[in-house]
Amino acid sequence: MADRTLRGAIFGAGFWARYQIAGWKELEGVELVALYNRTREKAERLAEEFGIPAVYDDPERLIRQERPDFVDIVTDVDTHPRFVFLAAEHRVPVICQKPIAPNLELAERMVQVCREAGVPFFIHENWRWQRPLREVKRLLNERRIGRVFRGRIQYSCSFPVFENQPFLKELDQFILTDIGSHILDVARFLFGEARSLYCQIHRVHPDIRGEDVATVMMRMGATGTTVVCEMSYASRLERERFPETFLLIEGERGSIELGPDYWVRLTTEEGTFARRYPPPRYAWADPDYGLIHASIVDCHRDLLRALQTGGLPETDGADNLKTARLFFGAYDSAREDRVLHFEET
Ligand code: 89V
Repeated sequence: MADRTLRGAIFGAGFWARYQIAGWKELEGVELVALYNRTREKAERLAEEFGIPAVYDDPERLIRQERPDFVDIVTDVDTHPRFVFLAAEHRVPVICQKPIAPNLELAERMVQVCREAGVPFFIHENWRWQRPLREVKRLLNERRIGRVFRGRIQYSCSFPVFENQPFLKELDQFILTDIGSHILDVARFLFGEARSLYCQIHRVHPDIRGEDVATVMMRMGATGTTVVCEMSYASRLERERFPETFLLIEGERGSIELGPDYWVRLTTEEGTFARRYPPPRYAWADPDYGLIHASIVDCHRDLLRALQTGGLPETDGADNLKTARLFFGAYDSAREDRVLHFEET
């Protein structure tokens, strides 16, 4: 059963869809059979480039005619709920890009509807699949630095992200939904669930609607680790390192650092052990996004395995709701200048 080849359909033909498709092509056990897009010509061009046999501009017709084993939604966030509900109605397992939904109520509804329909609902949350972050997680699991008391996650740059993804300029809620959805998920991946959260935000770019700088502080996990997440598209630094995430994790017996150029440093009383963990390279990846594009493949692999075996991936809808509660909650915290407290989950 585990090796059954699944027939997948892609919804969306925008900037991200081509990398999502290229990522699927790296894996055995999956075949892309159809592509839907509102504007048919865009879908036709992309389908031809990647050898996807069927194109639709009506998502329901695609599902009825192709009966795919899963759909992978790579459209704007506003359309996620509609497509997830459609897939659930037709009992088709569904994968959806981050951020899961335009607001928390809809995200909860999507998870509930799929659960009630018995339909697997997974989120393509790729950040935690970046190779250096996996290595840091391995070191933490091995308890190399003992009990962790503080973690700092930094994603700050001035990369012109709006050039490739102009819609990001129009979002009322920008960096916390686009990057916070990744970074707060990494925080959960490394440190466990949040017990409290406080956030402050800024808009520095004058020509965008949402915030482009956010700082989130959380108390996380069983031992109450203090975690600070810094996110910015307005930081002009000596070296531009988009899209790298930096870490400094401090524990009772040492520290783990993820620095520029994928260097992971483990420091204990025995000294510092440093090693570089660059991402695998793919010919189709955009060099500016190589780190992220490589993580698409590993995230796909985890989702595919779950679809093939009937198991759960790391980032199913219910898991991702816990991340969504953090980044949507961060807006409430910033607006009201208030600490949020979460029930233990
Ligand atoms: O992965 C993402 O969510 C992208 C990018 C890193 C470019 O913001 O939107």
